[in-house]
Amino acid sequence: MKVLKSLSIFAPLLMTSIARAEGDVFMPPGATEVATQVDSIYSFLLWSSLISFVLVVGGMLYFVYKYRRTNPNQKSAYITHNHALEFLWSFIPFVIFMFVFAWGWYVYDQERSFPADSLEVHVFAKKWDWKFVYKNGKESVSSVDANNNPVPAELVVPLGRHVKLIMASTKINEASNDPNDRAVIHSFFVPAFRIKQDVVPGRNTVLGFKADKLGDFFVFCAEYCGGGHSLMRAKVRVVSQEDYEKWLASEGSANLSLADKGRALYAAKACIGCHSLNGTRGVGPSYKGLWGRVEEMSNGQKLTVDEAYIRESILEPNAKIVAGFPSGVMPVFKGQVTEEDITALIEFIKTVK
Ligand code: HEC
Ligand SMILES: [Cu+2]
Repeated sequence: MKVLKSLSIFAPLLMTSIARAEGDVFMPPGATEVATQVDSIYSFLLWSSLISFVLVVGGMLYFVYKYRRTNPNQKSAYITHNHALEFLWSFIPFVIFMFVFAWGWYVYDQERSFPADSLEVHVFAKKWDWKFVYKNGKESVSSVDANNNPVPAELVVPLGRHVKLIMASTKINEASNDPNDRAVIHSFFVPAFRIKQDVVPGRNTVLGFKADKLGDFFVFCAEYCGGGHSLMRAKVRVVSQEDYEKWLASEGSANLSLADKGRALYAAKACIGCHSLNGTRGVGPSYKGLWGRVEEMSNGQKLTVDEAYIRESILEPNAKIVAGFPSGVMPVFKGQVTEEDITALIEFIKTVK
């Protein structure tokens, strides 16, 4: 009876979720190719769960009824096991799980691939707002309208172009030494694109997408980050290439480009004293051709120079030492540079070819 009762609650729930899943998977209509694929996996999981549920619970109920005790002297037969059955109920689910694994891997791999010609945009998350910074220095931040209603920051991107978001978590005021003002974990979530990625203090995380539909799409923070978490919203605005270029060149873009900002920091923070731009060896390695190179460390480790490596090289220079260079020579810049400084320095180093 108990089983029946709990079933009677569960079944309609499952039915409605599947009915809805057909249309929208509890989600807004997908606006990327990957979103369609995620929805397919999701429907498959729901349907296969429903079928297994009916088979297992239906079978159980059927057997409970069929083999019920009909008189008090009845004894169960002594049954130990059945190799064929046990093999089947292990092997069939195994095949299904491996199929889902391979399918999920395939979609994940697409989500995590970043073609070299991706449009790179920097995303800064803080309590409780998003900020988007383009390479030319253009910034998109939140504001308020004439009625004092909040207008979220907009990530404007061209239709059909791969976009790579390079994300960092910052303090509310990077210049302050207030111990309560700490960078925390956020998560950049675009439901219509079916993509989500944590933004973690002290490192860069990346996220990619290619929008196939024009329009506005919500961005939410999907990691509880304090009191204003639910208000931490932004918007992705997908526009034509033409409109994108117009927007990129519009007001605010008179800012220094990120690379130029980085070049200024390179001088201001005295990196210039040890790192040349023309390939000459100084106290430290030259920046020429550094980006994307496979660098050998003093412990023999080989790694590709990417955002994470440069960030670590700046904040904790002694964590990894470039082969052939002294350790303990480069000053530790932890606490001396902001997230945005690091971003600018990285963008600058990218341009030193
Ligand atoms: C006093 C000299 C000195 C200054 C100033 C200095 N560095 Fe360095 N830097 C070094 C040395 C020496 C190394 C190589 C040893 C190591 O890996 O720490 C290095 C390594 C690096 C690397 C790794 C390079 C590679 O080939 O893999 C990066 C990136 C870097 N520094 C960035 C910076 C930035 C950015 C600044 C300024 C904010 C800076 N450095 C300031 C001496 C310096
Ligand atoms: Cu948040």
